[in-house]
Amino acid sequence: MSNISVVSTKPYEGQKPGTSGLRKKVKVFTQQNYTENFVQCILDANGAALNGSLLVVGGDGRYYCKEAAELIIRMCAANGVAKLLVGQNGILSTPAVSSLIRNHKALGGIVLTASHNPGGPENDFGIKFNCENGGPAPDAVTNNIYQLSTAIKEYKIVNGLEIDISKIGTNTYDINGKPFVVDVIDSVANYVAHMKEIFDFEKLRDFVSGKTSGKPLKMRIDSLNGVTGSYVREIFLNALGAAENCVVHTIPLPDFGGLHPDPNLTYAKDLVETVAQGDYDIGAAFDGDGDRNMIIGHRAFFVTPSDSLAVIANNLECIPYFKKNGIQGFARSMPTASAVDLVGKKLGKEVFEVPTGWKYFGNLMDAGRLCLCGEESFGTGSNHIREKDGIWAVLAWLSVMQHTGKGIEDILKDHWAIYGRNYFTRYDYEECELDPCNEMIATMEKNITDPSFIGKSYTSGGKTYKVKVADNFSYTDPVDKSLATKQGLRIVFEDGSRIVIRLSGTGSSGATVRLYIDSYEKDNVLGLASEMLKPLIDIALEISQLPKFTGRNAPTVIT
Ligand code: G16
Repeated sequence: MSNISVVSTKPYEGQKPGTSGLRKKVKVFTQQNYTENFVQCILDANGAALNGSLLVVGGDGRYYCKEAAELIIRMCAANGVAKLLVGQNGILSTPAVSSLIRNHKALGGIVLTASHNPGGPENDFGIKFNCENGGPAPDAVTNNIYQLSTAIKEYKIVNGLEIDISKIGTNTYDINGKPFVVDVIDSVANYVAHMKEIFDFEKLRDFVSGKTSGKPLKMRIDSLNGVTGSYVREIFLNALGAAENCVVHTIPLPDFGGLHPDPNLTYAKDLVETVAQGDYDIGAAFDGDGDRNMIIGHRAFFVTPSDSLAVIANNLECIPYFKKNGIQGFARSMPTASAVDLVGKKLGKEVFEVPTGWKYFGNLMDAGRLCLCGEESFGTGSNHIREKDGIWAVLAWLSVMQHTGKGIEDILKDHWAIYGRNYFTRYDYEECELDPCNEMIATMEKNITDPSFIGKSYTSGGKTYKVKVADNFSYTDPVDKSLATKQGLRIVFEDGSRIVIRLSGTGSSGATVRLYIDSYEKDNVLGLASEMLKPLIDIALEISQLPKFTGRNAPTVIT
């Protein structure tokens, strides 16, 4: 059939991808031609490589996902793509997309998610492009997509294409004499097979059932009604034999059942309160698209993502994947506390500090220099794919528990006894007004980069901190030498303690301010982070004048 329509359109302002894709309210995406424009720009940004290519399409099942997937299919048909792998009902977790792209050597994937942002008609939707390495598009690609969006005049679509993505199977169409194939695939099969290659499922199954330790592991896994539900059921119930009541909120819902699918102490409150009662050995939650994870131990003992990364790094030998592929370097994002650096140093591995955003890890992994990385924003993962991977992180933790024969709190205490502890906290001030926040950052940048700022002393709670370094973080990629500037304001004190402040790049409206504080203690490792870091928090609020600029006296979320 030859029914490719070329439709005239006009640019929309603001189609600039953030930390990981374009995230806006559903109402913004459903404006006439808004989604069409952005998808056309993604396709155009691939240039001639798009012709005859294979792409993966799927998302976290949130409101508007299915419609967007169907639209993308019709637009790919009109733009020369030869084949699509589409998750059944448009559902694929972000790690599953990354795995599929790599497994099938696809040109890339279009991921439909706003990650941890709430879903539903009044909430958020998002679209991002992942490249052929399976990772989020780097800045050069997203900048190109944005440039294209400012000048777009038309998009191409095959309007009459009938497609039922609720049915698994292969559909072949004739588009201007060329075949166009849409393979609707099982959303979980490829990912589950991949996990089985990485971890020792037999050992984990015995561990979960209690065959090795004498008592079954008590787990509480909360999918927060996000995409991980189907993956969790297949992996933890069917493959590892956990009891049905180990998993909750496993039905992916378009509005996440009203839950905020952000796995932190505030939004995964139900999990934290339940595990706090003392009946569970491990609790875990994931975000909407399954790339973030939160781990808590018995009585809701909280594992900071920075520590989670360091503990996994220290125990990689218990995961078959690393035995087979070897252990290369480690990495973390700049605001992440540097616990993993200490493990890297001990093991003689390279450790990289990159800007916030998983896309900055990709080149290092592709170059064979990085095998494990993480971010304070509840991201942990390895070079098995090019996205962070929530379920992978839980399987890694189960492996460490099985290997050490210890509970989570003891594993952490042992770790701190060897390496010391990096106390860490993050304050989020959500949905602030944008202009005053920009002004706050600009004012603070001016103040802290004035040469007179270095050497200044601040005293609070009986502690004095002297400024050693202060800058707006910039990063030169060691592989392709690309430069990323203005990645967050950073004040480093003489004892290594840090204050970091930046605006989130994942919100859909207004501004979210993130304030990160960390401080290292060699011996005093059993304190409360909130108390240990209080003096630095006060100093950070004083230097940034955050309450004055934002009008907020308390954060929305404390991690
Ligand atoms: C995304 C990126 C992460 C990054 C996070 C930061 O996460 O994939 O690599 O750490 O954003 O978010 P913000 O800019 O809000 O601090 P996700 O899970 O939202 O895709």
